[in-house]
Amino acid sequence: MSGKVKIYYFNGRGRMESIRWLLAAAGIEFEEEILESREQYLKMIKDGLLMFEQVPMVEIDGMKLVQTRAILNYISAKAGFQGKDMKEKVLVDMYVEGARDIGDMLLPLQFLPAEDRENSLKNIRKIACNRYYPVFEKVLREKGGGFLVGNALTQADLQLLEIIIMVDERMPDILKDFPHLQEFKALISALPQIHAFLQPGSQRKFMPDDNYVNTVRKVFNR
Ligand code: GSH
Repeated sequence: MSGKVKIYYFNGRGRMESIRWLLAAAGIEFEEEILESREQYLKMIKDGLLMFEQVPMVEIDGMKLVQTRAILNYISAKAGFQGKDMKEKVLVDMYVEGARDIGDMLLPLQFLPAEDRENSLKNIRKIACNRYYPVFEKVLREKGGGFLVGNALTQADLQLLEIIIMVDERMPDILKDFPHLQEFKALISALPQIHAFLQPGSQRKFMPDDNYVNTVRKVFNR
């Protein structure tokens, strides 16, 4: 790999967090340029760093990558997290997208007026418990536990664990009727690179707060 990986985003999870998870799981060290001001963002655009005037942006292997899914796919291909063949890869992709459906519902939560967040959370809980978690529970039950796809860690495991943990933070009892998801959470969390990433002081970000929301609004002038 040519040079150290550098990621450009806010000091928060948002669309960058899954990329941080992947890099950490792959054992790829990275440094962060934290986006804090509108001037910094406009300068990045002026300097031609942001193809679509959007972040996340990741400098890796001499390239400046944008578009979250493209970045995730590049890193997971590089790390060997896409399954052993095309059939495993398409399963990985399906599970990743399923897990991201839940992530996409969480993403705007902190940007909602405080009084609307409770309702939104209830809705997320309902959809997670009725539609998505039963699918992953069944996959794991039928496989007899372990990884979601095949016999090795893939992007699907990482994406699902990230979502499980983010949802758990807000609804700590949500896994009570999903024993295989509980087992999965414990198993993947214990892998050395993941375990380290889950410890305080790692490059994992905290739950978004109003400070994060205000910075994003300031940078994008919204
Ligand atoms: N499709 C893009 C991706 O998945 O990376 C969307 C990226 C995106 O919307 N990023 C937001 C952004 O840069 C920040 S999380 N917004 C500024 C804008 O669109 O003007």
